[in-house]
Order: sequence, then structure tokens, then C-alpha cells
Amino acid sequence: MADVSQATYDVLRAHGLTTIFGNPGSNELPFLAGMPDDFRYVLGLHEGAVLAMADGFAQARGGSAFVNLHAAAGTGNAMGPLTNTVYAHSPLIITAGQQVRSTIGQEVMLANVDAPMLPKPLVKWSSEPACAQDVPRTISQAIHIANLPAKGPVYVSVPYDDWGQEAPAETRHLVERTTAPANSLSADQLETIAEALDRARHPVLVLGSEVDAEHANDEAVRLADALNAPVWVAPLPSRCPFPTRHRSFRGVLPAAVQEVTDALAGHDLILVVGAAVFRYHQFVPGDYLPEGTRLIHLTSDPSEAARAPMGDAWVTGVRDAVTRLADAVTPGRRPALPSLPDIAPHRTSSEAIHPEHLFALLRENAPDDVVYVKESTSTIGAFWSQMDLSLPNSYFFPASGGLGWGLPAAVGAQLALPDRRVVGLIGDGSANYGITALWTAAHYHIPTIIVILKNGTYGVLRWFARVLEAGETPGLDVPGIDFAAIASGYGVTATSVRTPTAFVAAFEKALAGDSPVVIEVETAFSEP
Ligand code: TPP
Repeated sequence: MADVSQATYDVLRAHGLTTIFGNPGSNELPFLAGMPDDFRYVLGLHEGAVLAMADGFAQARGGSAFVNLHAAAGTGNAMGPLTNTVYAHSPLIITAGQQVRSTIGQEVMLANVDAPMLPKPLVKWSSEPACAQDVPRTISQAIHIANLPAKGPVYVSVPYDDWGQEAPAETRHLVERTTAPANSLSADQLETIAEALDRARHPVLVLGSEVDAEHANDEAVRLADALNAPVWVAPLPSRCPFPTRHRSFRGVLPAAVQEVTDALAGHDLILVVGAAVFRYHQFVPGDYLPEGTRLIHLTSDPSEAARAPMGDAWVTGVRDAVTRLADAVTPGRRPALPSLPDIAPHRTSSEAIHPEHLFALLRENAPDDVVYVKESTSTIGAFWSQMDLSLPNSYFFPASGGLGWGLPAAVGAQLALPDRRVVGLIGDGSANYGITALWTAAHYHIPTIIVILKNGTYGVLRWFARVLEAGETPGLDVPGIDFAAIASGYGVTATSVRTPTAFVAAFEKALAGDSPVVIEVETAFSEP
């Protein structure tokens, strides 16, 4: 008869969850001691890094990932990067060890008091099984909930005396069962939307990260081509849903109400696919839509549909909807769009490498299928102005802006995509929050290249202080950090460069090798 631990590992295996990202404590040891040989454990040195690494892994592999944290303190450390996981709709199965059941009420050391409540405002579902025998089923439930639309992280706390108990025989059914979303536009709904697109004089597409997560990029191109419509990316994207050099590509929408409306002026129909409507940031009041413009919203997330302040929403599988719409609309009703002009020349700076220059060098020297994980906040505009991205899974950014995600996520993404090279583009402010992931990269020989953009400041906050007319603010500069020395301390080869030539040489060397590398680049601060 299997025990609860074996039965749970059987459930995890059935879902392909054979990698455990974790940082252990005493509560977790009985579970980990039973880990079968076909599983691997990836140790992170801080739970924020553990969670972000698992998220990068999950997003890059297009599936879920399993996380094991230490009780309340470990869960707490992971909450920052968890905010990104929520808005990336990343199905992480997060577990945490709990003290022995009979002692939780006494609040013995490491009891996770009211464990399911701790991550509750963020996760999609949170639970502590009512008894040991229900642990394998609860883990199974967690996996299914995480993966059904809208996908998202879930949390299960398990008392450590549960693992050695006998599992009920019925748990064998768990490894066989499946759940699948079946939400799809009806024929009538499809016709309504296709007709609206056909009738529109100047339709525009606004695509979100879900299009890339569903690998519907090619289908989005087919739809844009059939409509001859321009394509914007929804504000603050965490992924790149459309080829950036396609003639329809217009860039990323700004994250302020009036600026979005201004950018979409002149269009009588806006079709938003796989994004929130809209995720604004800086508060610039204004009109939500240009006068007389209709907005149609397709998303798999009922909450995204319900909370939008405008538009008609259909909750549907995004890939299915885009594919069928591309077939249903009447092609060639509007003139073909001209090709995009060449990429604008990059700006330069005399004292340090300008971020645009750095991104131009990356465009020229990185392999075509490179994957960028970016957490450098003042350089977002510079990045999009210089990049030529065409493949799915080419770009990841923290989906709620919570720092400490990018560096570990780059390590996790590299683990999931061994045939593509992952380059982390990390600000010198951001790098500190997830820096311990360098140890994991070194220890497991994960060949991520981390480029640290060292401008000595929390650059985007300088810009924001001006937008808010906040005046002089303390705490915005981070001078005097030697990332090459820190990286060496964690066992990662590192170099520090100041010139474009030196950067290209260091980058080529990193690409030629098969181990992790940190390249610290002195960059000029420029406003986003
Ligand atoms: N703490 C967390 C966990 N997340 C945050 N988003 C912030 C603080 C606030 N914050 C947003 S951007 C930023 C900070 C501190 C500065 C980032 O600086 P850096 O990585 O150097 O990028 P730069 O803006 O200079 O390009």
C-alpha cells in the first residue's frame, strides 16, 4: 500500500511535474526524503528566487511548475515575485511544509498559523487538506485548478506528519484523470465578431501576453494580414505576442488612459485579445475610448472581462478564437499596409553605453532565436525601439512589475529551453532582489547570460518623480555595487565592460561557452 508521499509523487509525475523548485526547512524534510529517482530538485537560496525561477521555467516550457517552500517564512519571502505570477497567469503549484497537525494550535516553532490565508489575496486557490488521506487528492485538485482558465498560481500547505501515513486505495484514479477547458466561441458569437471586423472601416488589434503564452502568434499574424489592420501590444506586456518587424506592428501602447486613447484615435473598432483592458500605470485621467469607437475584448480570464471599464467581452480560449477569426473574416477588404521603415538609429552617449546602443548591439550579435528576460525598468522604450523579435517565447518581463523576478526567471527559462540561449537584461537596482539565483545557475551549470545594466540609479523612479512632480526624493541612487565581484562569489564567471567593443567581445565569448556568465555594463541613464 502506498503512503501519502508516494501517492502524491505519482500524481505529480502524471502531470509531468518532476522538477521541484525549493528551499527546505525542517517541515519539508519528510516529503523531500521520499523524492523518487526520476525527480530532480532545484535548490534556490531565497524563496523569492525559487518562485521566480519556477515561474520562468513554467512560462518558457508552456506548462506548470512545482514549488516547495518553507512554512510561513518561506511563503512570505516568495510573495513579491508571486505578484508577477498572478498577472502572468502562470500555473504554479506552490506547496509549503506545515508543523505536525496536532501541534499547530499550540503555535509551536514553525507552525504556519492559518496557512491557507497567508497567500490568499494573490493565489487563485489556497488550501490545507483536512486530513492526511486527502493530501494526494488536494494536490491533484490544485494542479487542475491552476491549469484551468484563467490559469494562475495555487497554494497547498501540508503538515509533515501526513507524508508517512497510508494513502487510500482510491488515489490511483487521480493519476489517470484529466480536466480540460472547453470554452470556445459559438458559431453565432464568431459570426458577430467577424462581421463587426468586416464592417469596420479602420479596425485595430491590441494583443496581450496571453497570445504568446498560447503560442497563437502566427494566428495573430494571419488575422492581421486578413484585416490589413495595425497591431499594438497592450500596455506593460510581460510577453511579446506579435513579430516586431511585421508591417502591421505599431509598438507597445503607453500605460496611461489618455495616451492609449490618443494612440488608438481614428479607429472605429478595437479588438483586444489576451490582455486586460487595460493595465494602466501612471495616472493620467482622460477618455477611456476615442469618441464613437467600439471595443471588443477576447480573454480566457473572466475576471479580466468583468473588471474592464469599457467594451464588450467574450470569455474564450484565445488561440481558438484568433484561429477561427482569421478564417472567418473577409480578407483583402482594406489596402495592404506599407512595410515598416528601418529601425531608427540608436541614441548614443559619450560617457557610458546608451541603452539603445546596447540593445542594437544585442540585435546584431544575438542568435535569431535568443530569449530575453528583462527587468530593467527605465529602458523599456529603448528596448522596443531596437528589437527584432519574431518567435514565440522571445520576451519575458515581470507581469506586475515586482522586482526580483527577472534574474531567477532567466535561470528558470534557460532550464526549460536548453536549445535556445536565454539572456537576462537586468537593471542594477533590480539585480539585487534576485541575485541569489546566480548560485543556482552556477551549481546546476545553467548557461544563462545575465547582462546587468549599471546606471547607478533607480532610473525609472527618477522619471516617475518628475511625472508626479514629487520634487527631490531620497533613496534613488545605488552607487558602488560591484556585480562582477558578487557574481564571482556565487561561482559565476563575470566581467565588467564600459565600451561597445568590449561588450560585444564579452557577449560573443559568453555565447561560445556553455556556462552562466554575468556581463556588467556601464550604461547611461536616459528617461524612458
Ligand atoms: N521593490 C519591488 C519588489 N518592486 C518594485 N517594483 C519596487 C521596489 C519599486 N521599483 C520600481 S522600478 C525600481 C524600483 C525600486 C528601480 C529599478 O531600478 P533598475 O533595476 O536599476 O532599473 P532602471 O530603472 O534604472 O532602468
